Amino acid sequence: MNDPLGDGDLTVLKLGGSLITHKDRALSINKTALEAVAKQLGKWRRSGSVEKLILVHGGGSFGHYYAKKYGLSTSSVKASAEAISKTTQAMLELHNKVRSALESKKVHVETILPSEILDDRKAALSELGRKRLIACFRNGLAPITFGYVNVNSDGVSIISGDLICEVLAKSLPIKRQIFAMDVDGIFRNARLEGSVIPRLFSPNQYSSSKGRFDVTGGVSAKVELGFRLADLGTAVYFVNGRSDERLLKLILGQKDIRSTAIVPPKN
Ligand code: IP8
Repeated sequence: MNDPLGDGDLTVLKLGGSLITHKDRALSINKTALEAVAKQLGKWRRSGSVEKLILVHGGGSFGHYYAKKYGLSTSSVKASAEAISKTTQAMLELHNKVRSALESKKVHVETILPSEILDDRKAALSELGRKRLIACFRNGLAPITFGYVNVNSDGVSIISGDLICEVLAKSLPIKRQIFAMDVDGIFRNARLEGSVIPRLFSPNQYSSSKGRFDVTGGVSAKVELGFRLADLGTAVYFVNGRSDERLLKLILGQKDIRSTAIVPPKN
């Protein structure tokens, strides 16, 4: 049987925490944005597109709120059971809201727990993750996972949704990585000065600051990640998830969509 992960039509869509939550208001979902995303994905489903979509979402003012409160970060630290449990609980609550919004538009998803998808070193897709992704595609489900709290006997760390995207691109032939955001793409700086940059040629085209609760890096880390993904052969897009069906059009492979692209070097 064909390997559904090997036929070159994989798109990873990261729903940024700044899009699906009100990032500077603790534990607050951005219902309008989430519905706009769900509506576009519903249309994508109905379009009969053969693209395979892997969904990943961030923590926004759910996971990052508790991570910041309890001093969790991407480095391994000692943390209380309460810190671990509350941060995970917040991510599961957010995840459930994302699932419900998608389901309401008939986008049927299967949760792949973040702890299932990566190997122990967080450097490659796990064997279980590979099997779960294949099972999703064979059953007409869009796999969905999210940033999470990694707990092991040495300590606790935050694994961002962005890291999951990077590991996926290292392990699978990901054609396209889309970052759905709350702004139209990448601007010169965090004050959104000038117009959106249609194509980035160097990470230095952007300089930024972090959001209030963000423990995993903000936009400049994302731009640097974009270049690493492009080096792996993945075309990267930063797009506003809310407006004018731009997200839908990008998933469908349409060109000249208002967004920022990083094109793999060979293209
Ligand atoms: O928003 C962070 O995921 P991200 C997840 O993709 C937690 O960086 C638990 C804060």
